[in-house]
Amino acid sequence: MSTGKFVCIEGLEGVGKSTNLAFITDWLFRNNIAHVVTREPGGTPIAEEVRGLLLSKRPEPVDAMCELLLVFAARAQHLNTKIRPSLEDGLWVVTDRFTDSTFAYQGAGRGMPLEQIAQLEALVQQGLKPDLTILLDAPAEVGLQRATARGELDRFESERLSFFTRARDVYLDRAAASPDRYLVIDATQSLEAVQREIAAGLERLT
Ligand code: Z5A
Repeated sequence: MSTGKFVCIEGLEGVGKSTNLAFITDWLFRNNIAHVVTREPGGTPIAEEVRGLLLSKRPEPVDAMCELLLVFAARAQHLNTKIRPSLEDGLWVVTDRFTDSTFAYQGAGRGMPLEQIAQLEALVQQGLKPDLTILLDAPAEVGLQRATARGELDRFESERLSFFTRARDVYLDRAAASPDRYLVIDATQSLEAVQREIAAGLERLT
């Protein structure tokens, strides 16, 4: 039996991931493709609890290694109880963020060594990677302005601009290293232009 496709949408805060996830879901319905839509950190009850730990602001400083391991703990649960079984059932899985976020935020942002992240990726994912990662790319200022306009900022959104500039560079480096698996879209374009490129990328995957 054929497995489903694994699609991930990535990018800095406010670049339009949620907005375009709704477009992707609609595209899948229109094309009669059975699918599951999910997110990271989170996607299962346990992983959502870990998400709460990761995003909430608290008085105790969060150690960078603790943060990294929490991200991968949530991912193991999500991957093994939801993503893999869904793909094996032939469903497409579309996730709002995945391991590229870890390289960008814990790696470039927090300064955790990228090799250590790659080791954890190999351990937890056992070779499973998205078939397509849609990277919505925009200068950090653009997304932060959009996120700030929305209201109260979470623990990550409260980081400095330089954190997000480094994260963007790592996203772009990773996309450049595996161009067959990434679709990089200029997220400063109109929503219609962004969605035309997304639809073309999904079409190629069918
Ligand atoms: N995190 C991590 O550190 N390590 C990891 O491994 C993982 C995650 C997996 C989860 O946040 C946090 O977890 C994240 C990193 C960390 N950091 N933060 N914060 P999240 O993914 O749930 O939240 P987010 O990235 O902050 O998402 P967001 O703020 O909801 O942004 P978005 O989904 O990309 O944007 P949006 O809500 O679709 O759009 C924002 C606004 O812009 C909205 O008003 C839209 O109408 C507008 N918009 C969107 N596109 C356009 C265009 N093209 N033109 C004009 N306006 C637009």
